[in-house]
Amino acid sequence: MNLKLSSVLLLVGFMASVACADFFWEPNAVDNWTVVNNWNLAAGQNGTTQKALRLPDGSANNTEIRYGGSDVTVNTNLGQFASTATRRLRVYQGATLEIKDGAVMQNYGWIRSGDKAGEDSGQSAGYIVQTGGLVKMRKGPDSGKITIGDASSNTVMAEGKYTISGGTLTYETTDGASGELWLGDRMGKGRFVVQGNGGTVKMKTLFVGGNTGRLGTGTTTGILEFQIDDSGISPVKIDSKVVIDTGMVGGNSQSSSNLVLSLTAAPPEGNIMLVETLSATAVINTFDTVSSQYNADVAGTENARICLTYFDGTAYNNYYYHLTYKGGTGGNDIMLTPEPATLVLLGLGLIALRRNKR
Ligand SMILES: [Ca+2]
Ligand SMILES: [Ca+2]
Repeated sequence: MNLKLSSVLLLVGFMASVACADFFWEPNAVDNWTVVNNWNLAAGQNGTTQKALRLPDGSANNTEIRYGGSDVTVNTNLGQFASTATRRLRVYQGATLEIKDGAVMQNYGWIRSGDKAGEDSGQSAGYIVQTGGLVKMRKGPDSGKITIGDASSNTVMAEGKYTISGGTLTYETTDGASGELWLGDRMGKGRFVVQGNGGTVKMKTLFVGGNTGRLGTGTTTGILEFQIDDSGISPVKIDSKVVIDTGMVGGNSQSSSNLVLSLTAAPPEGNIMLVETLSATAVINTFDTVSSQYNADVAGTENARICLTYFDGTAYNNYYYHLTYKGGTGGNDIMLTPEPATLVLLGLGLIALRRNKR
């Protein structure tokens, strides 16, 4: 090998190690994102892991939070990269990312939770819990999407879960970000949980149960869950379209799509908006099943009758609704409407009460 070529290779090798230096949080520690000592670098496939000595920055393809016992709190905008240089944030192998008040995470092109089983831990699940702050997806070098439960077509089921009870999850509307929220991808199982009405979710497109072409040769599962309290629920707002259950039943690629509902208090009166489509596009397909606490699953067809039960400590209180995919403005929102019969019975009860009083 001549001197010139070897120095070129040396240079390429050096550049590659810089370009591919992914940041890993892997101390199995419950700690704050800004603790530099918890971040490590892996210098490419065959490189050795070393202390990063800095917070994640624009040199990384991936920022990866992994291993059970890793519980990372973000309540700052530090270590969030330059906006055009960032690619992926991944949470998997049993790790948890907690996004709290003060957090500003707005430079990621792709957030993934859950992945194929780790070579070290055998765990695949990843958990994101947002109680405050801002998560905003941007285009950058990746597409600007978030996928919950991405198994990378591995035979080991990846589970991902994103729970929001406060703060904002959204996307940049001016940079071409896809703004997609996927529940389940490539044979993974993704669960998105909305608790009460404290959080704001506004994305461009929602896929429940993966997307055609990325289902893998098994079942991709999407679960959309709403935990309704006495203030109702913050609806998931979608600018473009809502796509449910795209996989072919009986084919190699299937999707499983579930709507999960529960009451943590007596619900407010009237309609309960779950998913609001802001465009004119109709909801595509329906959920396979609707599950609700204390009640048997029902098929998620248009006008399905849903019983929601709130246990107040002494009694089980039933509230009956009908599920529609044609509600709200534009007739394209997923909504629960109170069963008219319930109101009629209540009315009759009041009449009976009056008669008794006379
Ligand atoms: Ca299905
Ligand atoms: Ca609408």
